[in-house]
Amino acid sequence: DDPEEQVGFCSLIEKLKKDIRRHMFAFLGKDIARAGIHDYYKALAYTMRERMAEHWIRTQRSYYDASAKRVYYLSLEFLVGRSLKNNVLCLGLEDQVREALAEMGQDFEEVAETEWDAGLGNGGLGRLASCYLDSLATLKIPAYGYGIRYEYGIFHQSIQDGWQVERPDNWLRFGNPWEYDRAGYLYPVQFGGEVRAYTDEQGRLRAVWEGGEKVMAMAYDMMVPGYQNGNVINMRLWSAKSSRDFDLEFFNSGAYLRAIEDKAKSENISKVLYPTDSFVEGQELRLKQQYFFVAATFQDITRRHLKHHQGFDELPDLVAVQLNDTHPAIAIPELMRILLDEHLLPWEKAWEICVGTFAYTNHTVMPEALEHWPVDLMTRVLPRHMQIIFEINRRFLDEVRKRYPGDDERLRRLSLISEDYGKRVRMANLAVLGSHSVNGVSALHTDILKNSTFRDFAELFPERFNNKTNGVTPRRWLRQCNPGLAELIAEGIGHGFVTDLSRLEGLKPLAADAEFRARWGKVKHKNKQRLAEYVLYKLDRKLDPDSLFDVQVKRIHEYKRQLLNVLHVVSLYDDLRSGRLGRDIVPRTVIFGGKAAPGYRMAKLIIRLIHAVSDAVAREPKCQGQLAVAFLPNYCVSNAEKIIPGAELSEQISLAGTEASGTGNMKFSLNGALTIGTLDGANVEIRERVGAENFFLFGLTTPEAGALKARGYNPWEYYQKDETLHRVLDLVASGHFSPLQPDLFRPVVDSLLKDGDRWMLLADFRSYVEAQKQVARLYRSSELWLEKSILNTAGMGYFSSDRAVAEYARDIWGVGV
Ligand code: DL6
Repeated sequence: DDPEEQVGFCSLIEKLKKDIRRHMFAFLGKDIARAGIHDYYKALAYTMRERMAEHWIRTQRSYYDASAKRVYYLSLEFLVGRSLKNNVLCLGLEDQVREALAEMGQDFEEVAETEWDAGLGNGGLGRLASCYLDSLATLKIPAYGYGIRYEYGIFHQSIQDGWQVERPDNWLRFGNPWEYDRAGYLYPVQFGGEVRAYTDEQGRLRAVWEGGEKVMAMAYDMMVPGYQNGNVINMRLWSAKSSRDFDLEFFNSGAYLRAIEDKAKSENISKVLYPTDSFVEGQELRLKQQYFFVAATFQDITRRHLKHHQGFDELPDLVAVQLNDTHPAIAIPELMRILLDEHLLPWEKAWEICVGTFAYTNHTVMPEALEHWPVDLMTRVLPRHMQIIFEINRRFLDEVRKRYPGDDERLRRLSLISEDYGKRVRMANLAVLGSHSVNGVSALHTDILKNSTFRDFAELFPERFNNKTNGVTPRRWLRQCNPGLAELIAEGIGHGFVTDLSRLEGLKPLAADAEFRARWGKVKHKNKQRLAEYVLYKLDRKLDPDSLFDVQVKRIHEYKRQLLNVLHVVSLYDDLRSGRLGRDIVPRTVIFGGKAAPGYRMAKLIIRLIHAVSDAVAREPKCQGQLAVAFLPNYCVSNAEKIIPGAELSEQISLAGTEASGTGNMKFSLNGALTIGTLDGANVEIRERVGAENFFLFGLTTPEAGALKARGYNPWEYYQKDETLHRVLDLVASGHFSPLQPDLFRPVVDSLLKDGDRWMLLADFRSYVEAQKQVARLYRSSELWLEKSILNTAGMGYFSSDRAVAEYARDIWGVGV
């Protein structure tokens, strides 16, 4: 109401309108009278980009002035999602932009909806990287993200006849208004060739890598703003361009079309994101992607470093490089190569600098997801790196031999080279050996790393191992995606939680306040309606917003056990249709979403089964109003932002000891969903913090699952013992859900009964069903449910990416916050 503020607000709106018009004209060459909604999106994006650029230049200057230690976050994936709303929020211009657009006849929400997701990641690992950049910017840490500007991000999933169909994600088709292309930052990246040895002036044996092919890496920058703090950091993504040498050589030979073809091939390196997240494909192109991005990044880092410093002795004091999984681990031999071959440092010094500079985050303990490159392939593509890796290994194993004489088994386990399936480089061993810090992403996961996956390394280097439980950014995952709840929370405890999530604690007393609970319930119901509208629009299906919204959205993988959820749904369906359950069950809508890796047949069959069960439930008259199943296609960041606020029950049901952390689990709980979950990954810590009584726990613990496996797990016993389970599996196997193809789902049942049930669904089935009964009972008493919902949000302060990043800064990077 302050008149001066009013004047400020109005003139800002006038300025925004003017800028939008200017960009429409100057950047888009568009007559505003003919502009469509997407033109408004772009013109607004340019308007925001311009404002961020000012902050960005100031931020970069301040790093140079302060000579600050820099943090480089290297990740092959950044799952950014949409940027418009986030950037408007971070600039503190939400109200003004809304009003400016309204005065121009546009709706902000609708304009924002036209943005294409930047889906440069598969799932948790890539989204974590984006949350961390958000926090790095918010905490004002001098940081840079480095990655690849894939031309095609994670594929678009559609469903045809119940099957997943993949289509290319051509996200750059309409341009990307958030990026700046930096044709000036263009670095050569070498592949193949040979290594020539020579003796230097001091008589030392040296090596130089020569020949091979060259590809250029060109930089594209995307700004990442901090939350209303004037700070903007940079995410630099590399795109492959063919080199001019290459062009000249080929075009001069006269074979014009062949030359164009080869030119296109060399640009393939940054063409597409590999769409597998929980197992590795081991293809040459993937190795080339990894090296391409690492080589360009290190040319950039060393250029920046040498601008202000002499030599590399102090590098670990001035630079911290965080490796997001082993995908960028080729950076370790690359830095060694730079120091040894280009700057002629002695081996010992170079190694000390490397270890001091690198830190490694592990994101998985599943053997099929640990990278190991065939030595032959690496020798062909990166011959000098292969030599360096052999030498690192030779020196390391000599030390191990001294410490554990005669222990050949240990040597075999620790070696950087495995001989199990032909000679291969174990990238995880390389990453542990070449880093001063190795962290897991939840307390349980870090324990597993120390006591099992990297046990021998933890014995040698106990000081390197530490835990950094994941976190998510409260900006996108509460304030932006759930404005209604954020507003209500702010009324209760103030706005401070957006940058200090621990303040959510202050909600605890409000859980006992009936009026607050009612308002909380209203917000949730609105979010459910919004989700139902979205489903109606996408699937042409009506959901009942008064039913329990039970949600499992994440990549489809057997270890995540979507199948366990389906088996429970089948049990409800069967009980309803046969009259075992009266009409007094709690009406439930079970929502699934997630992509299967294109080559992962079982995961795709599970998607097919979800659709078949959904159809059967929809056709069964006795299920009407009681049970519904929906699969939301193309799960991605932007639809997660609609789904999560509307969820009431969050399914986090992986077998204990398999999910490194999970971050979806955090987003749901933060938005007031109750979790049904196992003691896996970060679920353990979520339960501790929200209170065991506000969490539906079921299933084996990690040691119990291990012991059961060791004793000899027999899924058949559970099948025979449990009548419901028996009935459910028989129904799926019988062809009931696929009458035209009765054997369609046989492989699903076989994976459980014949192939050993690797993820122990049958062992956990009974306790899952019992926990689901508790869910239904509690849901009936809506006051209690709401109280627990509030207590969930209240307990989530710890799971902010700000907390996680501050811990990395303090414990690993040695930079102040
Ligand atoms: O740390 C982020 C995220 C965890 O929350 C998930 O539990 C974990 O599965 C995921 N890991 C991967 C595996 N990729 N590799 N390697 O995506 O990381």
